[in-house]
Amino acid sequence: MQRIFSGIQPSGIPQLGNYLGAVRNWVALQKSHECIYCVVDLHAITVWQDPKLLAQQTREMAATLLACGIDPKAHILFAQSTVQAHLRLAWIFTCVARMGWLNRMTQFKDKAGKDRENVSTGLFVYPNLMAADILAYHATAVPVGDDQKQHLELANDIAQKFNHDYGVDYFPAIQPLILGPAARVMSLRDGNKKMSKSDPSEQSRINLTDDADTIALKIRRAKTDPQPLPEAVQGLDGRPEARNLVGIYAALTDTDHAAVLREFGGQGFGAFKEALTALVIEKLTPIAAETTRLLDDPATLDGILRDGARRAEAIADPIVTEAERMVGFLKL
Ligand code: AQP
Repeated sequence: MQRIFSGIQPSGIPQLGNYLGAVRNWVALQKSHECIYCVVDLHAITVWQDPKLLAQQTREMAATLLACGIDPKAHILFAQSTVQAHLRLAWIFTCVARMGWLNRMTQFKDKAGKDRENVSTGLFVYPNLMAADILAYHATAVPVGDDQKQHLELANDIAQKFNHDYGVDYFPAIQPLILGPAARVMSLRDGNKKMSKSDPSEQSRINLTDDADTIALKIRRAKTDPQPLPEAVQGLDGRPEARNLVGIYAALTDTDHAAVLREFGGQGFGAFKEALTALVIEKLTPIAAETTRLLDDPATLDGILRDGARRAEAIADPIVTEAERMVGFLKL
């Protein structure tokens, strides 16, 4: 069975984009793969995280993943900072990766913006840690969205250079697992910007823990344009907000834009937004309720994460120890 690894940052409350673009696929992959899922708190601190909130956000993310259907017994769920192997391999990879490779990463350019002198060095070397996350388990596939493909290519470059430099055939190639039409959910306030947990505007996203009234209000206020919905998909060109809402409806009903437009084309946004609201509430309310239930019992939740970390360490530690031997570190 192919082993996959994937991570999600506890940088806020998980939002609908995380669910449709990632977590929902993680749940489905459990049927066919050996899955290692990780709440990547080491990645989260590449941008400032309030220490009073980070531990709670890590628990909230873990609880949400469980509520969405991640099975921590058949698979592995843990918090990244609790397994040392990630950091040990990340340092080796930081010495293997070349500055030029990292300089080309578009996500760094996007996240750093114009203020390059003031972002953390962690944000720059983030892809080295991501490569270590995956390769510490010899995972060979990673479910990713479009935005992460460049980081995976870099992980493969690092693995190849390690193998070449140390004259070994140790780290395997990683394949991106792109599942179905890439669901890229955009901000409810700006159809050209992706929905993000750290967007300062609360109205820009639907959190997986939002209650029904909040969901209804956010969808009612979602930016649209004055035209009715088009009859055909081409009619969505140049209408990013309309495309986004139709896309969310399609993803939640497992159809596509064309099918949604067959049902709602020609209608105004009023009726469509009502239908969308009912659908989002139907899908998210059970997740929110289960998340709350899990968070009410932090001892059990921590126990699940502790058990996940122990099983993750048992896989990663020997793999990374062997890599350290290849590098020439003294093993006493
Ligand atoms: N809007 C989105 N549409 C589709 N997929 C998305 N993902 C995130 N936003 C969308 C996918 O969620 C997975 C986990 O993401 P992450 O939390 O590790 O980092 P991110 O992509 O940076 O997510 P956010 O919500 O935008 O977090 P912040 O605000 O902290 O940067 C990834 O597979 C990602 O593709």
